[in-house]
Amino acid sequence: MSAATMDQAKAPAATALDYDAIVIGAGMSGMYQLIRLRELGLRARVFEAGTGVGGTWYWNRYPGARFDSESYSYGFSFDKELLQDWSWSEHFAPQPETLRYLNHVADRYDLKRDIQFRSPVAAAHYQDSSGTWAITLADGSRHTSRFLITGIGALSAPTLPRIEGVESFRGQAFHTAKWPHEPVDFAGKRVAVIGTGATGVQTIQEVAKTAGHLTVFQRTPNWCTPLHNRPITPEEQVQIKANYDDLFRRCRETFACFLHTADPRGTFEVTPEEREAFYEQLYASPGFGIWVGNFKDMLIDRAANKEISDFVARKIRQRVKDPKVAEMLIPKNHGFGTRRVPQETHYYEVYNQPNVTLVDSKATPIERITERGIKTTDAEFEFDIIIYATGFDALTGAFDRIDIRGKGGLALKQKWSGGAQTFVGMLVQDFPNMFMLLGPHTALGNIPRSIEYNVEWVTGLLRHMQQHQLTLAAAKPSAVQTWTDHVMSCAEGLLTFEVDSWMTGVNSNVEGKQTRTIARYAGSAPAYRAWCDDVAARGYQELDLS
Ligand code: NA7
Repeated sequence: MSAATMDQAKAPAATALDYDAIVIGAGMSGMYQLIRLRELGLRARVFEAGTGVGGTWYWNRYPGARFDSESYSYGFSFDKELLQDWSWSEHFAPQPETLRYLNHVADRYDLKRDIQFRSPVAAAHYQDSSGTWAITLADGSRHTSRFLITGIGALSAPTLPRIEGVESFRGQAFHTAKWPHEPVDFAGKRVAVIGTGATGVQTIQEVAKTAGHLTVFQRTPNWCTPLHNRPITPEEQVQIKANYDDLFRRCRETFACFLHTADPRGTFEVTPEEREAFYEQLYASPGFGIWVGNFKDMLIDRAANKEISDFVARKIRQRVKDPKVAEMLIPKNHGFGTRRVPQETHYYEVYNQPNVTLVDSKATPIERITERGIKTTDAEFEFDIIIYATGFDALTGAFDRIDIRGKGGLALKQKWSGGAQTFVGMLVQDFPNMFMLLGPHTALGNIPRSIEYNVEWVTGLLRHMQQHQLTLAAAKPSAVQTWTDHVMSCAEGLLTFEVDSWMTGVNSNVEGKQTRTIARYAGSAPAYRAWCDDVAARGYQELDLS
């Protein structure tokens, strides 16, 4: 609330609070939310653990980190001048460029003056008596606000393997999401990478270029497909800038806000020759087309899924010279696209190099990390550097790491112990005035598109509250139930939910996250937005507003 509006309300005077709104995190969510909060005239403060803005793109500095959504579909879309002002250099931008872009946005809007860096939030407690929030930072300092907005990311709580001895290794060890700011030199070094998800794949193909010897510890192979990245030509740059309206209109219309969307045909509605030709065309095209622009039944029909899986398996066999290694790289326990598809650039060819070894960590599990390297059930390896590309405690993990308490001191972690429950992924029952950007059960897909929508919806709600002199917003239990039931029903019949992955809330390295949950909304982004828009249009009847 602006100071004036707040004074008229019966709640505690705004001036008694440090801020109207506290935002946790200065990634893309927190940055955009700060811009909108300022426009509402609110006194806002962002607390950020890192030393700079950028969130995901601040932390994930590992070698080879880059987009696998088209750069021009990924940036902020809300400012037309900014779109014209910034020129992406490649179709899939590398992390340093994205971080430069986000700093450019922060400078353009003078955001840093309202962001407190090096300030991890340890606790956020709702104050029953006043309907406000008290935030405690890791340094013990306390800050109060009317609203709490979380911009803490869906994949931001890195997890190390639960393997004995992780602390004992004497060489250099890094988690990909906690990469040092200084360059790491691999030349001539014995390097291990544990993990072959989207991050591991990007890391491996880069590190293999210079490492003396690279040993990859793969527990589960993933289906990877070519990214086909290249520089944006001056002519393409002109085209892109002239077509931003169409480009973002397309993102608004597609299932998951990517430029690609499912082909309207079923796999078996075409001849085998047509099918093969279509797969070839997708395999030769840049980006996620082969995953999200494939036949419409690929992720619901087992026979359809087998067709594309067999196609990609053939490609792997063609690209990897040693047939035994090729078989190790072909997934056997899940079909194509049922887990996140890593996008690669000469990844499979890496295993043809004499300086690269693939170890099957399912057949010969890692027993312990030693002072000198890694001991499996089969052998002992010595390394100079160990890279943990072991992923994140996804979707709810970043929430679990902060002591968030709602009404009556109820812990959010406790509230979600049986699975996340939200209203449209943005509100939680018994946690009034807390709004989540990218919370569990929101639409994910092309993340910045989801972020912009979440921020705009929260901003609309805050504007409505200002206009009606309201100071408290809470999700009604019935609304939470309806939304949660809807999220569950969207997941029915999808092959994706039959597989362990971060998308099904499984992380072998986190206590209590060994069974699959439906932590991700699997409906379409347009349907999600229609639902949320309708709530706003009907005056937020699903919320208790006072
Ligand atoms: P992912 O996709 O969760 O991948 C983590 C990888 O680490 C995966 O291959 C895991 O094998 C492996 N892992 C994790 N713990 C262990 C242990 N203890 N031993 C051996 N191997 C292990 O994380 P990413 O960072 O690659 O990607 C996450 C998302 O971030 C990505 O989808 C993008 O959207 C951005 P597993 O498959 O569990 O057998």
